[in-house]
Amino acid sequence: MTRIEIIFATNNSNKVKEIKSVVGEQLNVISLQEAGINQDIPEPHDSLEANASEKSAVIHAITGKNCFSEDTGLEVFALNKAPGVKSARYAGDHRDFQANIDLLLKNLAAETNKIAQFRTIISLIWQGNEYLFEGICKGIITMEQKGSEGFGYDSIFIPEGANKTFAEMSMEEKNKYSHRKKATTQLIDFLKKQI
Ligand code: ITT
Repeated sequence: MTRIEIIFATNNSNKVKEIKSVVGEQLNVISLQEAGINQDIPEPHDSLEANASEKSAVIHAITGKNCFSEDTGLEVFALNKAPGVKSARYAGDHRDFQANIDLLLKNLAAETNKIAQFRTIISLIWQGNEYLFEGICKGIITMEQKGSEGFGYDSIFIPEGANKTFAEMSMEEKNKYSHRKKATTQLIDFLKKQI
């Protein structure tokens, strides 16, 4: 079996762990750290798609190699899909997970509709061409934080069909529902057809 080597353009080690846990043997995913690339990747745009494209384009320009990036946002419907593309910096540029959660719970306190979704966009640059894949996980925001696994907003998000937060799940369990897993499955299916 041919093993495809591909660079994952992210500086988020939690994302690297999650993606490596779903790709199996077919893909050799190399993180920026493993590739020796120490590059701050810009996310200046107002959509997940545009940010994901920018990240993969920057790394492709540096390496000339096949690569992919992903941008993920938590979209809360009662808040007009905020924090969305601003998920990492909702409470400010210091990218503090706990401050982001505190602000979200404060803004959502008066709302009865707690429905939200995680949305992941993967931008793949394969042999010089770009392909986009999307994964969505619907669920609800709990007003009380629970669990210590995962990262980001995991402790306040219960996916549809589950009765506990992402942060109360092992990575394998989170993968049964996860936005990132859904987008990654499409990426893998695409790559399998290319070889
Ligand atoms: P890169 O751009 O380097 O990939 P990042 O941490 O900036 O990493 P994003 O902009 O895509 O990543 O993510 C925005 C934030 O959304 C992220 O920092 C987390 O707080 C949150 N987030 C992303 N995926 C999540 C998940 O699966 N569970 C919980 N929170 C998540």
